[in-house]
Amino acid sequence: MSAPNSSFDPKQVAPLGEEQVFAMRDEALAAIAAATDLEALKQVRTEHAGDRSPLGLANREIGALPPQAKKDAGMRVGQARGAVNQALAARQAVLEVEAEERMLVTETVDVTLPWDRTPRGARHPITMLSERIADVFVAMGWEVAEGPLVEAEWLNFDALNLGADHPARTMQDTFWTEPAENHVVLRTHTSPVQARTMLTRKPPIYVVCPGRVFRTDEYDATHSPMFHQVEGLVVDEGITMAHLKGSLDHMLQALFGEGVVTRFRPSYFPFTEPSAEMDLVCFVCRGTGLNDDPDAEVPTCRTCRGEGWIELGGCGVVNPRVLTACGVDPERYTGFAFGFGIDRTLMFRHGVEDLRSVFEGDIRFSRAFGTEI
Ligand code: FA5
Repeated sequence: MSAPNSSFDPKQVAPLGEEQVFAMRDEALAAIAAATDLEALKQVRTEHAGDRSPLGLANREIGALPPQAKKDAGMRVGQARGAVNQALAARQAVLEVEAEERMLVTETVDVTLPWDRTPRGARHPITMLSERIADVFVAMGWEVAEGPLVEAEWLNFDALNLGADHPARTMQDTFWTEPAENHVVLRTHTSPVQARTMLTRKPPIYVVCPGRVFRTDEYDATHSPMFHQVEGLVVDEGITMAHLKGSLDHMLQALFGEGVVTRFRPSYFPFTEPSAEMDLVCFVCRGTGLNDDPDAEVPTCRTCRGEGWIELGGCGVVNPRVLTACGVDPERYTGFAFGFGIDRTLMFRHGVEDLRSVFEGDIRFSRAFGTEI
């Protein structure tokens, strides 16, 4: 029996011979030189310098060689891999510079080109005014509350002490969803947020809620079937009508400035007692009720319909029945609430004569408000 062949194994050394290793190296160097961009070079790196590249596999084989062959092959493969890695680094540096130069050319901005050819957009005036109103109350420490547009009949009406036969429930005023037995409506006012707030929070409550509401109203100069209201609700110990008046006066002054002419008119809402209506003097006829065009077909002011006043909204002291329905102890707590039209407020604040221009989406209307972002 012959001794083990520990110094030479032609089968293993053959693939690591000088010729083969140089061929692998030269092939890798040629591929590196041919790579024209960083992406191609990345591919070359994997193919010629990665673990599964010919040189990578050759490197793995070295461990299995006998000592002298291991030394020779290790040196050859190591030098070849070193040359390939050096060439890769050099080519990478060249291609990076080229890529940067290309980017500088392709991404150059020509500052002499005409600019701003596309008209700038603007936020809708109603959105801006809603936020501005909410800000007045947030600055006093109130929170913003929200509720869904599609609302349970109970929250829109019953919880607010609107009896089953109240006229507002009829098809004339309310959009009902189908099937009717689900008792779901498009909310007709923001007041259900009062009920939702009292049912989910404990007093003291100071919330303001701007949002969209829906009624089957005619679409004319001062009415729309979809419009916007802002609701306010305070529930705390010792709250009176005086707190309501003070809060509203503060808000109206913040929105319209000192000297705004308003009035409180006795009114009725099932959910407040006593109740009042807030009016502002008509901004078109300035309270005269007359059309200032002597040739006009209608002698009365079109905007206020001859009233001299624009109705802004309702308010009052929260009815104890509403407090009870919403789980608040009326012996301990009192509160006030108000709800007014944001669209009408916009008309008054900005001299918009016809409510329809708010909804018709004519950019010329919104643009006038565009800078107030
Ligand atoms: C209410 O909706 C009560 N929820 C307000 C309220 C809240 C009273 C809390 C007391 C306590 P009213 O139906 O009056 O009230 O509507 C309030 C305001 O919404 C009106 O004064 C008006 O400014 C505005 N408004 C009503 N209908 C329309 C409409 N079709 N288009 C535009 N604005 C409208």
